[in-house]
Amino acid sequence: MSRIVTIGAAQLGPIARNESRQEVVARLIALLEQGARHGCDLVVYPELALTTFFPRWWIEDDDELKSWFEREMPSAATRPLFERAKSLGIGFNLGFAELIQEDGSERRFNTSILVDKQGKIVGKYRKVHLPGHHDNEPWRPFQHLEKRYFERGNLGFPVFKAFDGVVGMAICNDRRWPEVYRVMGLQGVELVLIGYNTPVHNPPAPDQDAHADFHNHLVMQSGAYQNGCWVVGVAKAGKEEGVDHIGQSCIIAPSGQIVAQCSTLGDEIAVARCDLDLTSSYKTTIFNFAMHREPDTYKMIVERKGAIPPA
Ligand code: CDV
Repeated sequence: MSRIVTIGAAQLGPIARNESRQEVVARLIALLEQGARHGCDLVVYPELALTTFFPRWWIEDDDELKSWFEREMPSAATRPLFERAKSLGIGFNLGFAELIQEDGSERRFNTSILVDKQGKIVGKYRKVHLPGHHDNEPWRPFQHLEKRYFERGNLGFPVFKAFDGVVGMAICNDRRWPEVYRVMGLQGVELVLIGYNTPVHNPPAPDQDAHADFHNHLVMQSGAYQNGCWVVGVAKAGKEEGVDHIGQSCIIAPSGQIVAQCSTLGDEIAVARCDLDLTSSYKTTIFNFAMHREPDTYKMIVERKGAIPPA
């Protein structure tokens, strides 16, 4: 048996501060059209794919801050992407900053959506692990103000029946936390889609800079293997407004192996034919959760806050 989904990891190079949504959407459509020539069913874009990574700046003016957010999806600027994707019969995963009225107040999230081949939004995820800091820290060469500009996601880690399989999403820093994959793994996830913006330099821990690429692949390859699922990780890469970002967008099989990878730091699509049935070998043997996990023991250890004493 095989359930082939041809997937394009559509990496973006830098987006300038003054680049308009329309200009960025034209780049997204160019990548989509390349994906169509390679037979893609699904194209995956990065985190906050419509603008520059604005949390690198301390922004005091609320109107200026709001200008980086989308109030509706599709919006006037993104509708051409939805229409072109529908006409090509390709689904997509897109990250953007979301501003909505919810529960009577204005709320801001770092969000990603899954759009099916008919142009319908069939899934939404809001980033849970917000890295960085809340206050201005002028000692840094650039800020990382996700904790100030976004609320923690309030949708959990849902999975969606789509593209002939079970699909989940995560956003950037989420990919470093094993429980993200496992919570979706426990729901049978077969394909996890992840967009990211990762600066090479980590101001609080510059000793880790040399390992930025290694850690990127380490966490996603582990997540894939340990949950028997495909993982697609897509960067906004290159030097954006003076800050270097890693690339390395890739498609990872349930074996944990990278089967396609971008080799530049610019706009580039890496394509792979992903057989969702390859997940079952892992899910029914070494990572058969029902047969081999020991949740009662994990719970007991956590509750005792230490090791189990010998019998
Ligand atoms: N956008 C991110 O979430 N970036 C973080 C950086 C700041 C460490 C990441 O985990 O890649």
